[in-house]
Amino acid sequence: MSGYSLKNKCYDQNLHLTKLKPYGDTMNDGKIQVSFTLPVKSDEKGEEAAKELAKKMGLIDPSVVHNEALDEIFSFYVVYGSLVHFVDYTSIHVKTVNSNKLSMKEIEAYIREEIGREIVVIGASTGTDAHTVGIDAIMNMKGYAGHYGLERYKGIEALNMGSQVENEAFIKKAIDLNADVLLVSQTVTQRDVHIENLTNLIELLEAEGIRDRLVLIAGGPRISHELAKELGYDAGFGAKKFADDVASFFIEEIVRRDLMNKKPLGE
Ligand code: B12
Repeated sequence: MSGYSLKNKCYDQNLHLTKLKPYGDTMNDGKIQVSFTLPVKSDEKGEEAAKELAKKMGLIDPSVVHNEALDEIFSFYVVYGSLVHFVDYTSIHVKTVNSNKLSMKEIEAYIREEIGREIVVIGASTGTDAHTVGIDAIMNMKGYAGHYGLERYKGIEALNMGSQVENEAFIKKAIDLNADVLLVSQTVTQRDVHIENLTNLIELLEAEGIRDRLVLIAGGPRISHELAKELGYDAGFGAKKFADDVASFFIEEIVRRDLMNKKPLGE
């Protein structure tokens, strides 16, 4: 077909940041795919239920592109369609950690020159949370995704307590080692168990009277800086954050709050 061009079609080719929609084949077509499980058997009726739910989510012309029985009474659906909703991208403001991102070498030099002593960092996946890979990624010597972990940094004494660490045991270790920084990893967020656990840690630290003498950092795939601040933490780090991100933050925070000269936690 000669002279064919998308511009000749009636599609709107303009990007409207105040009316941002998902992109599929053409600008503003709103194409998305959602997947979910229904607690009913996999048949035509289940498929129709999935379509009706998709319409209620704001999908125009939803089509069920995958429908599979999980067992006798549960079925899984993938539904494709055009989303009617849009967001104003220009009005979105996200709270992020405000620190200068330094390299490992720069962090080591900063500790040597500005702090002048070793920093004690204790990390754990706390409460009932059994996930260790996230906190290991931040702390283990070998690191993760090309970023060495804190155990490798000169000037940082790092202890990784592993998973399912009770808040009380975490605090006791912090006092025994006179920690400067506590790193808390939370992966499971079902029934807001992470909120309960993170809040409990703050309450226990406040009861001990040592909250202000620590840099307290939460992290995990569903932890945002905004949530962490709301819960009383100094910072929060989510996916695609590494040892250098978190160390860049806590070294500046230690200097900003003059914590290198703090009273020991045990006193
Ligand atoms: C491996 C895994 C497990 C392993 C964990 C083994 C281990 N030793 O860690 C096992 C099999 C034990 C497991 C168990 C369970 N799991 Co699991 N698991 C996973 C899986 C597949 C990968 C997680 C992972 O290792 N990611 C890789 C790391 C590197 O990423 P990350 O954790 O996000 O860490 C990065 C950042 O978040 C950040 N970060 C993390 N922590 C911290 C801390 C600080 C201080 C900082 C600065 C940064 C930081 O830095 C890291 C690097 O960038 C995920 C699904 C997935 N694909 O993500 C499910 C998943 C996390 N598990 C899940 C669930 C539900 C469970 C169970 C409850 C299942 C069950 N019913 O028994 C149990 C948990 C039991 C318990 N008591 O905790 C759900 C969580 C859902 C939710 N939101 O609550 C997920 C998402 C699976 C799913 N889609 O349902 N799991």
